[in-house]
Amino acid sequence: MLRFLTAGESHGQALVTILDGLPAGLRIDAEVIATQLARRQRGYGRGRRMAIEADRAEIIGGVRAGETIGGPVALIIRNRDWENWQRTMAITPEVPEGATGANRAPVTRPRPGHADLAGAIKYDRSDIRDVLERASARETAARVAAGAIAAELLRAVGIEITSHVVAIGGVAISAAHTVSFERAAALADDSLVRCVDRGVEQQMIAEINAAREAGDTVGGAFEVIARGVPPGLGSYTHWDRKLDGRLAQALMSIHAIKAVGIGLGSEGASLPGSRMHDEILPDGGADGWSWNRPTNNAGGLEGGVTNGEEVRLTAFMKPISTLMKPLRSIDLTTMQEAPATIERSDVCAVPAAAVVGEAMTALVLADAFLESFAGDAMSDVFAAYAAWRERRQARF
Ligand code: EPS
Repeated sequence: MLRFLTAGESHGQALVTILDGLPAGLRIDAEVIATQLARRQRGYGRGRRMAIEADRAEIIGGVRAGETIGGPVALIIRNRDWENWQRTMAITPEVPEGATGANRAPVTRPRPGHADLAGAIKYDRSDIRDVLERASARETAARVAAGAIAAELLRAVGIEITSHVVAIGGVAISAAHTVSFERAAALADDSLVRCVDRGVEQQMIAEINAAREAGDTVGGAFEVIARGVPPGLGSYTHWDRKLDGRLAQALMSIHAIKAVGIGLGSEGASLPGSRMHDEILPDGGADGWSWNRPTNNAGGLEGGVTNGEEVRLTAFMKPISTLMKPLRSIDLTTMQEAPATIERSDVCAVPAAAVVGEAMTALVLADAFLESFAGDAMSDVFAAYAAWRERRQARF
């Protein structure tokens, strides 16, 4: 129903996004997109690039008078750093007259953990820059812009999304799955690592400082929480319609994410069924339903279908693969041992990845919502959703 594509390189002119499938009549506020882009740029441990950029998405199609009009929405985020890369990243074989920036040497020593080696082999490139430019997590700015619009659609139907950082390196908060939506949503946008526990936050900052001093990097984990999600999104009827799988794929596709958990996630593997599963009790249901669940270990998904509880997803991020004290590698021009390339990079990007996680969750949930409550215009979507609620709640 809802799909998006991105294009652009980390040090190219711009990132481009096309978001297709939005109903007409959705209000789009450029400031809302800008707020999300600014959140993605923050977080303790980012590198110098974020001081250069001030990401803003220009809307260049699909919106008129502040509303979607049915066509695909096209967005462009210009890279301020482009002026330092016009020579290295020139599109033409000859560097154009007046191009600015250094003419950088080819990258030939792949970084372990990055797409460098696999990408050079796959696309038969001699300069690894051709790989790292598109493999770069800079692309997530384009996703966040698209996700901000998906989140606006969800907000219009009462679904909200937030996130919080649960671990940096070896430091983690306890019982992350019990952190309330309100507590995560109340995190200030200038919070250094987006952790709800002040004491743990200090330890996380110390972990990032220690990594930086050692020429190293650190990963971590974040949880995304969506509330107001109606029961019944997704389906158990076929593998590719299961919403847990679709959400996991969306989060796993974020750069450096190596594992995804839903609800208790991997912790559930060691629990007996009696302690894992969320009992179903009569009465007291929130939001007009006549049942309630005292726990939410399932993270709002049973059988690949939302069950009306908060959707809770945890993503685990490996340490960034550009090390200032490089690991051993080879030089692809000589095939002899050589230290891996050093590119300007971040020491830790977990807080930023959490914002990207919110965006990817919004895109998948909006897609699933439109599958159940499709409409050419937002008025149709609202009417379909209201009629469904009335019918379902009369029975449940
Ligand atoms: C960036 C993410 C990281 C940054 C990048 C901007 O991308 P990568 O996956 O390539 O490490 O390092 O900045 C640079 C490449 C740079 O020139 O400093 C982002 O999220 O915008």
